[in-house]
Amino acid sequence: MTTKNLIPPHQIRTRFSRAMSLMYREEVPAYGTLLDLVHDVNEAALENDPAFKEKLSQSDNLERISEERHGAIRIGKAEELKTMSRLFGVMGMKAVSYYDLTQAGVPVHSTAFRAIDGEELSRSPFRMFTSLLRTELIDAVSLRKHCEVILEDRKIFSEELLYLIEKSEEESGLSDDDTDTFIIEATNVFKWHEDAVVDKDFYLKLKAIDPRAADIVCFKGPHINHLTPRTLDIDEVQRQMPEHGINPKNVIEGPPQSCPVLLRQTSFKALTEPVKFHGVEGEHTARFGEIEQRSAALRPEGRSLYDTLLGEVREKIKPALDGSNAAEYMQVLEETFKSFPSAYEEMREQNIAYFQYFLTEKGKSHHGIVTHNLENLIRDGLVDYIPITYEDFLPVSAAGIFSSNASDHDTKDMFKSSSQEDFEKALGHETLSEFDLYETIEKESIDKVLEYFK
Ligand code: OOG
Ligand code: NI
Repeated sequence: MTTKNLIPPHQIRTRFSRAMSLMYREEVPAYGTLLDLVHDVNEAALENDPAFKEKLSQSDNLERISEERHGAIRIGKAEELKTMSRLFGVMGMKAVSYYDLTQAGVPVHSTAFRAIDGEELSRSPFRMFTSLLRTELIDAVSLRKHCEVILEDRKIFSEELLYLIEKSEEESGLSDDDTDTFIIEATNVFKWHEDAVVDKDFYLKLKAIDPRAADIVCFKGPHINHLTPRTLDIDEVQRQMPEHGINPKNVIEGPPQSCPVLLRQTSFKALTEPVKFHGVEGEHTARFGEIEQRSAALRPEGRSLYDTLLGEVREKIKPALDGSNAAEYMQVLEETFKSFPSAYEEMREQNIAYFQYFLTEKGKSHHGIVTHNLENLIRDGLVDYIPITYEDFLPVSAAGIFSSNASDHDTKDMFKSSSQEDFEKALGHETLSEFDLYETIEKESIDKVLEYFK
């Protein structure tokens, strides 16, 4: 078997990401409006800040940023998760991190499928947040059993798609024609279907217990529930959204504006869909809109400082659902995060974030003897660094996590690790550690600059 003309995984990923975006634009018009707005704001942000643009071009660029998005899906059973892992595998996407959403009161646990090394990420960072329903957490026995029976029977992947996944695994890639078919069949899995598979009464009962469980069990497949573009200035997009007929939540989740780490997100209700329950009309709200701004990835030490501070914020003030205390919340957030370094130099000194190192122009044109010490190379202007962009998620808003007190800490940890085991068993393999992946990118960049001066 020759490996002629196989399409590399990153191209399949890019084509898939574009196809998903086109489909979602048609399904949810507000998403299209948002994409246009985000593009304009990103362009203006780069024009207004040439220095930022200069730094950005070392890793991120407008092209990458305009293409960049994440999606989210929710699935119902282990077998679906296992196949999902193989489907994303065709596109070079691996399961990174384990997220226990029961901490936020949602009966699912999750991972994110994404590219993992620096070069692959710069080609296409498309990610899919993927949640698996934990039917065992539905207390009402008859409802739970009914859910399991429905899920047991359903098939969300076409025969053609399963065949192409297998072919790609066997031949280490897909031809151009096969890629076209693969993209059509794969996007179909995530399409919206307005015919529910249950009657209205069952839907309403399950929804009353948990709307996410109803969203997973009552429909034909794992419809994409949002696609999130990345913006360089989330405060500006948020400010302009109402002018474009979109009303976001009043509070931006994540760190304050002055603290460029991890990610900041805001969302809005995108759509109430007309649905048919065995021919009976009804409605369902599952799909929403979201935007995000991504900054530096944090080391475990930085992450734990972040978690502690966010916990302090939530002790002082909880954002009201109606947005009435939004300004006050943002102020408390800013105040509390004063003890978190806002400058990258300081984050680097304190060793709380990950950085990527590169040769400066001076470094590239330098001849003669130089030091081999990284700190001295930086001091002499031969090497510079930028933060590594955070590629992962913070789906559990601090609300849930910090309500637990120290005394039940141990039990909680035990509960957590055992459900991670269940998740990985369903997935068919372990999830990768995001920290290890950032560490590797950082280390490789250091090795590369040091190699240059050898
Ligand atoms: C996924 C929520 C997680 C994010 O951006 O944190 C997520 C879901 O609602 O299914 O997408
Ligand atoms: Ni999201």
